[in-house]
Amino acid sequence: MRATLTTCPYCGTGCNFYLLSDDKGRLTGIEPAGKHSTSRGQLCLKGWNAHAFVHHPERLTTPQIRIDGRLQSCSWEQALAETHMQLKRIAENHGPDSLMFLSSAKVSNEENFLMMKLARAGFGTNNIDHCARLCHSSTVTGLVETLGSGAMTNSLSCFNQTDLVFVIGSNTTEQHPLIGSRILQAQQRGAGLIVADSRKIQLAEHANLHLRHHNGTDVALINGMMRQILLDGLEDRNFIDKRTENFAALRDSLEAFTPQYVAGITGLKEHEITAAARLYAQAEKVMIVFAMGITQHTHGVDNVRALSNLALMTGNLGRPGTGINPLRGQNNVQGACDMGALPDVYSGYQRVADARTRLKFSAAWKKSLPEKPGLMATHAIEAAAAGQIRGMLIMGENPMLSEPNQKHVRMALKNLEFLAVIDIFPTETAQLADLVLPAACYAERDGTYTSTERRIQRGRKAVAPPGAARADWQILGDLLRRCGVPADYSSPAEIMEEIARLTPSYGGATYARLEQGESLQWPCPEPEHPGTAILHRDQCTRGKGRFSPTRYRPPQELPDEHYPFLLNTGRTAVHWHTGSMTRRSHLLEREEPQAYTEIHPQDAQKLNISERQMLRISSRRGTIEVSARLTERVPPGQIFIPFHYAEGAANVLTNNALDPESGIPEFKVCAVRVELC
Ligand SMILES: Nc1nc2c(c(=O)[nH]1)N[C@H]1C(S)=C(S)[C@@H](COP(=O)(O)OP(=O)(O)OC[C@H]3O[C@@H](n4cnc5c(=O)[nH]c(N)nc54)[C@H](O)[C@@H]3O)O[C@H]1N2
Ligand SMILES: Nc1nc2c(c(=O)[nH]1)N[C@H]1C(S)=C(S)[C@@H](COP(=O)(O)OP(=O)(O)OC[C@H]3O[C@@H](n4cnc5c(=O)[nH]c(N)nc54)[C@H](O)[C@@H]3O)O[C@H]1N2
Ligand code: SF4
Ligand SMILES: [Mo]
Repeated sequence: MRATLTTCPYCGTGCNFYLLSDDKGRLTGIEPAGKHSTSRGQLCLKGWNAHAFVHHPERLTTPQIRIDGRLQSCSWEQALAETHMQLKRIAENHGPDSLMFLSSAKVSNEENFLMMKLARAGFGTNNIDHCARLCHSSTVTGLVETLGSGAMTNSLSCFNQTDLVFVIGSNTTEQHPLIGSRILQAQQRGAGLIVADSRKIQLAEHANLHLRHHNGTDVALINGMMRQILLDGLEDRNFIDKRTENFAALRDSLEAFTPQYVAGITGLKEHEITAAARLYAQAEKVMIVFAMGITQHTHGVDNVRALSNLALMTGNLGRPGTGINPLRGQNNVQGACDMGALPDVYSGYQRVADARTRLKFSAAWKKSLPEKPGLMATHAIEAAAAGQIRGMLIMGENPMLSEPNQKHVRMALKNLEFLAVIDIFPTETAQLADLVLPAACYAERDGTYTSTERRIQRGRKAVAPPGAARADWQILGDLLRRCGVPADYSSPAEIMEEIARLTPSYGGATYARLEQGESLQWPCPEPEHPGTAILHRDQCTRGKGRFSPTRYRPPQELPDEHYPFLLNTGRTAVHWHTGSMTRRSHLLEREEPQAYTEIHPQDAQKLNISERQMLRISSRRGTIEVSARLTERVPPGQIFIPFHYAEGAANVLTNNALDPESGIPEFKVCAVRVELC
């Protein structure tokens, strides 16, 4: 029996565990890592089952090429030569910006770095993005503007010291379970807890105050809280004077947000708004915790700005137990952003528009590099539908189930001249591809991953990949060499040396340090630097914190007489996104085997719906069938569908309306009709 210490492949909490394997090279189980600072010997259900999909019989084991409409096995040489040739042909005929590269928050930092190098140096386009677009792109835009850095400001250990946690739009106990349990521990030791979520999630049952405002009305709620804080004189004058700018503009913008006005928009009682303001402002140290309930709106960036304003106004920044804490979702979505798998920045958020930065990367990679920022993932789907994007390489993403408005996505992907997919399973997206390349999974390769608290950690190879599958970094290295870009890496450690050389915030990150048991929170600029637990300590990354006033804008599509229900979408505790891994993990699939919708018992009674009955749910974009789950978790008038199930796919229904600044879709609000099947 061997035990290999590694990082969990599911959420951004960044738990560590040991993968147990036998002498035949098969994984047999998981053992928690007792000494790890985040997981402290605990794991959630997904962590305990993270070995279960690895040897699944449906793993991709050979490259496949489409001949006469059917995917058929082929050699690596044929698959790689064809991928390179097709992408090169399209770039030559229609320009490099007719290509799109989708990177992955499931793969390592090293692999994300190579993907962005391939797009930029290999094919000459900045058209690279990944699922952060669907997730925290509004956070990055909003926080870069107000603070200068888009990352979680504080550390998970700060929950031990905080006086109040304000959880808004995060179902923490189900989606970041080991962070959820820290919040519950804080509450048990006497810290306050405010939860703002229309659903009665588990944390709401423990909260001092549960605000069940309508989805999409957070700007009004937060502005109302801030107006009340100023009225009560509970703001932090000293912090505002010394550390911020643009306060007068913010103060003026809040005038209209009286309790009465805010109650009218949000559906809350006036006293709930004043109570929230006072609880928040009277606590000495408050941590704001947020996730998709805030970001996935056509006003997602405004939501984030409003939260940033609230923290700045009360001086809740730069100290232990405070901060603005976006919980990053995927195991390596922080890292994929840090590595520049984004259309406008190289690694470390160095802007492609900046000539000196371009020159630096150009000298290192011996290629001239494109100047114009690239397309966002959501815009690339639209461009593919319009015939402007003609070739796509997708690594470790399943947009057929994860992007909004599935019919539109299918049409866009089918419209491509060439689609190559690198994945570990035959996903709904891979089934549309011209070429499928089989990848090694987390347990079969070395690499580093960056968790939500900016902590860079090792993933380690425990077993060999199945059949002919190869690690993503090996596949990308081969494609880079075919493009004539230097990429002779013999291991991910060598890629990390290049990352550290070119990326100031990762300058001190080396495999040698990680091997000695250090786990480093960036910024970590030099080999001797210990890493940074709390950002914006003496000043913000941008200098002064900037107040950024916001106006209330309603969601794009609200219920009406034809589509009378509000559809909220998201997740359950046991499944992961498009289900490729958890639905192939038998204990997890046994827990939640069927697509369902939460519906309030009052609504069920009106429509004559009983528990488990099959329902037909329709929006302006399509129809699905799911089973009914009667529960008071959702308020009347709202239904909630998790998007994990291909056979009852929530994203058939969702609206592909985008936030104009961040390009994030409005996954949390659209209008639907509910009927009996
Ligand atoms: N088990 C499991 N864990 C996961 C994932 C998974 O698929 N499965 N995915 C990971 C990823 S990538 C991410 S991004 C995170 C997401 O983690 P979360 O954001 O916590 O999860 P969601 O279910 O998308 O939505 C959270 C809550 O937002 C609420 N909400 C909806 N609209 C609004 C609104 O307008 N305002 C407010 N205040 N709240 C609203 C919903 O009711 C829901 O309870 O989870 C990560 N963890
Ligand atoms: N309706 C609705 N839709 C949503 C959301 C929502 O709340 N509501 N949330 C959005 C959010 S926050 C996110 S993050 C996205 C997620 O969207 P996606 O990233 O598209 O979803 P995943 O299922 O996580 O896809 C990851 C893919 O990577 C593959 N994979 C796993 N490990 C490896 C590996 O090592 N190498 C390679 N090459 N592949 C690998 C998996 O098999 C899987 O196909 O979904 C978004 N979509
Ligand atoms: S909380 Fe997240 S990182 Fe920790 S075991 Fe669960 S899924 Fe893995
Ligand atoms: Mo996400």
